[in-house]
Amino acid sequence: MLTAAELPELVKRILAAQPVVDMHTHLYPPTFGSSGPDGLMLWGLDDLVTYHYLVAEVFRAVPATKFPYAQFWAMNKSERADHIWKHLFVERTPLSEACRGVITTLSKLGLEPGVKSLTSHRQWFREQDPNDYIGRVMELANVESITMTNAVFDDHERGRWLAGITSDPRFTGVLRFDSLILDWPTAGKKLAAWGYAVAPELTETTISEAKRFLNEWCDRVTAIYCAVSLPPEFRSSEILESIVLPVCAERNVPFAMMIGSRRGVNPELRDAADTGGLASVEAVTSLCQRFPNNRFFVTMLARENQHELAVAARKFGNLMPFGCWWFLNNPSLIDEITRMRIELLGTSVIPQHSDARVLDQLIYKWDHSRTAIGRVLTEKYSDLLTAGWPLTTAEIERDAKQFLKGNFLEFLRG
Ligand code: FIX
Ligand code: ZN
Repeated sequence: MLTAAELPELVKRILAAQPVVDMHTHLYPPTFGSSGPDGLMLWGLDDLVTYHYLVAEVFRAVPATKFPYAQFWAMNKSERADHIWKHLFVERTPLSEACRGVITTLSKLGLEPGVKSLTSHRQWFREQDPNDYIGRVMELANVESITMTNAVFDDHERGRWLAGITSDPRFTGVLRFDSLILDWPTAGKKLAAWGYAVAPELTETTISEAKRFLNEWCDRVTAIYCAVSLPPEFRSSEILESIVLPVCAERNVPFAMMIGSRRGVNPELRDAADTGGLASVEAVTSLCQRFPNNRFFVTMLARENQHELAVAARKFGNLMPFGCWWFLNNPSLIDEITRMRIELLGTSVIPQHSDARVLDQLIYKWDHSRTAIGRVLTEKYSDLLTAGWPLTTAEIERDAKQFLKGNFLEFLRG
């Protein structure tokens, strides 16, 4: 029988060896363009260091009163990366989670993290072939499948799909359409311009045409689920209930709700402009109760929503909480949220997704999450041993597979 002393190393080894199916990222294969301002695939040093989390942090170190936003955005990507590196990694200790992430990634790639300048490392990244590099990063992060976020209302991305995209088996598609639910007047006009006979009013024709739009695009991206992010105030909408959920039920695909993002509170920060807020779990339970034929992936941005969401999942089998999203993707909060979820839901929860926007981030986001999740699991297994359960290595391996891959794939299948 296993002993508590063996657990930390054993759990760490088993989690590290378990490949992940990463259910939510903003990553793309090279077929979406891997360089230049139009390339959707972000990878390499400058993309890693100019990640919007670090943009937000550098404007704390050097406020816009001293270094105006316009001056920052007028620089090219390498100059912005140098500015961030200087102020967050050279002139200050890179203590934040986002800074530490860059350090972990460079170390795992075999690059010296404590450099004063990025120049020498830039040459190394230039020598990488994006296609091969994806394989290398997935191996280092032990990620077996990357789930994209295919934003159909993003003109740039939609143009690429319409031009024809060769699929990459390492990446799976998810149809994302926030504005369809959040701004129907604008989205409706776009659908009409794209040839769908929709009107501002939700007539029968509008509903069936909007369903046609969703079905055509779900086919085009081979969507394994549909997804939106929603503000804290969101409760429900006619578009959601009469168009989106029926289409998801007909296609037998889950609907993912990422709830609690308040967009653009400081637009000068661009991708870093958003914040989070307390949302309503009651809105989630009401949908789960009224739409029993739909399956819901739900992640919420506010720390204060996590307990109620986990309790809600005890009441509804068609609700799968997932991930420690965005501002919750920090070791102390992953620890708190994962411990509570395991105590309330056992092994029936998806503890994490990476939300990686830059390919290389898979390396640190999964390394840091595996470490935090492993600490909690070690404690839980130790409690189980104390209770007298004859725990085996095979059980820990089975649970690791369930948490990092099985729960997602099974909930997809329904
Ligand atoms: O809505 C989302 O999918 C969010 O994850 C992003 O909008 C956000 O900017 C992000 O990158 C969070 O990590
Ligand atoms: Zn995301």
